[in-house]
Amino acid sequence: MAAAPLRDDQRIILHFDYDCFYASVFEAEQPILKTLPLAVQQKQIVVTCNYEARRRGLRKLQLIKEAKQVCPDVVIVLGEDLTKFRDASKDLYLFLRGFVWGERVEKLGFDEIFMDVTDMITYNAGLLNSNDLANSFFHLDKQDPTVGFAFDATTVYGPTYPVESEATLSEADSHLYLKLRLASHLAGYLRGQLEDQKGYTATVGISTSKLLAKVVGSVHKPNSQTTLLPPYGSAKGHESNVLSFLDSREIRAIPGIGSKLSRKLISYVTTSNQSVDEDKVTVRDVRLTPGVGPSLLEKILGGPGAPRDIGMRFWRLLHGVDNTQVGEARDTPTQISIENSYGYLNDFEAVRKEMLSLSASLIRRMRMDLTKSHSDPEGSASQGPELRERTGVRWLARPRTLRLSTIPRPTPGSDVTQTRSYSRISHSAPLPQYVFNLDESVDALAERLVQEAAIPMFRKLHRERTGWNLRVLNLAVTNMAEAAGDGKHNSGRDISKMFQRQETEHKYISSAHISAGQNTSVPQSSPTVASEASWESDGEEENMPCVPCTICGAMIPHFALLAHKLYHSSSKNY
Ligand code: DCP
Ligand code: MG
Ligand code: MG
Repeated sequence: MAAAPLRDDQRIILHFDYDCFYASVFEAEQPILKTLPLAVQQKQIVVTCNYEARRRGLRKLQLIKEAKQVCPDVVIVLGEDLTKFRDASKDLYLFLRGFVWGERVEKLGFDEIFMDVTDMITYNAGLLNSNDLANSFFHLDKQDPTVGFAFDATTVYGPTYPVESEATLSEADSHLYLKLRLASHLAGYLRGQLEDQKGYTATVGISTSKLLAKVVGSVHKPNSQTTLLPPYGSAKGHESNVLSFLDSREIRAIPGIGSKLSRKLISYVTTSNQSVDEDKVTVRDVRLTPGVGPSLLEKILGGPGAPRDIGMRFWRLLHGVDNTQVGEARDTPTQISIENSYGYLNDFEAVRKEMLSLSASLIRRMRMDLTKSHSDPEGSASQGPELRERTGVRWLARPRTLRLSTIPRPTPGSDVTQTRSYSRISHSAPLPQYVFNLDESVDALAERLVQEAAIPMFRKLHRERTGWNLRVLNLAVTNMAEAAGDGKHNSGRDISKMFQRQETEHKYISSAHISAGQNTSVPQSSPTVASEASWESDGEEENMPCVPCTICGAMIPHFALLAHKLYHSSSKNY
């Protein structure tokens, strides 16, 4: 008997997060480190540590001093130069992408990947023999039926949320359950490949949207996976697992608002309900706070710098509504940014030198990530410069914009509360074409770029001759023009921008630790270069057509209306 037809509007999404990523990069180089407590140092903090170190009481973002007290035999490695992390990240991305059909594989930061595996799952569900589900075969290649792996389609692979589901499923949820079972086996297989072939472990979430896959993935860490079980819809006699799962999460765990906005929300919730513990405010606490809805959330979260429609967007996230697509696979990043932070940076010559070193790294990175040699379809990353010259190299994408950003420290005497929230200021200009000249040396190009572009930009940002007391200098190229024939567009816009924003805030948290651990009057810290290539979409948000909800009047994108109504029907349960 053929399997029942599947609904084709529901996506199946996997979210990968590598375990202790930076530490794993060192472990992959030197496997002996796997057995030792290992911490990666940036400035004065442990930016991450392996799980052996965590077993011994170390934490991410701990001060180095503290870590040494907690675990005197901790092995500390320096992780300020991000080159190797970026290279590993790109390599693992290309590796995992190689298994997935279609182009919907999106990288978020260095250590996360979303993949839309709907096509693979639908195809495999269609081939199942319902009389012998326990002896199924997962096909990884439509052309070659021998490529794949055997699995038991009667069970979910790995842990689930909830641990057991006793609900009797509707027909739609039974189909979904089958697809999720298949996806759980695919996730297990990919994790195995990642570990066997690359030496990395990851934690995976399996569900129907980026939001749910990401949040459920964090339930079992490390080296594990979690499938969010149906029922996804609410009906008589059972509650939606989506809602009960999200309700039990802390509000901070919901991607889409960073730490600053979640603090605002937490403070609002705890002020209106004193019995809520401010360290454990859950999605449920927020949803049940009187008056909370899209417009109140907009009032709490909106304001300068907040994403458009944040109230409505966040309201949807709180109910598990996220229809953003996984962005299309890219061969080139959407921007490349290089930055360094300083204990003290106040004289012009020092700034010029720093910009020189940032520019050289930036140009080197552009050559690495944005060019391809004629003979090398995977890009030129693995080749030395000499070989590149000989084989002939061309630019896959040319950034159009150069951006200089700085974070000045507030002047002494300014409001104390502001000293915690340094803000970034930036200036952009067209990127001069000469930087694309591959015959010129990196250092010569960097010198010219600083002299002719970066210094004039710096003067526009900081009109005073001195006294800026800079904490961060960042030089980036953005606004990529892809070369004809290589066009791959990214469209998981809406939420990926919000996810991205949260990532950026993470960086600030770590920087705040850095300044807390340093005497700010010490001379400039050792200038090691941190950099980041972003592969996420940075385009403008699409304008989606909305319709008013007949119950609450909120404007909802038409495709989300069903989920929104579901919220109304389920909210009676609370
Ligand atoms: N990172 C950073 N600054 C931060 C947070 C993270 O530089 N404030 C870096 C170091 C991490 C990497 O990003 O290795 C990925 O971040 P995760 O939060 O995913 O942390 P890990 O992968 O290290 O650990 P986990 O096993 O908890 O995912
Ligand atoms: Mg990680
Ligand atoms: Mg991560």
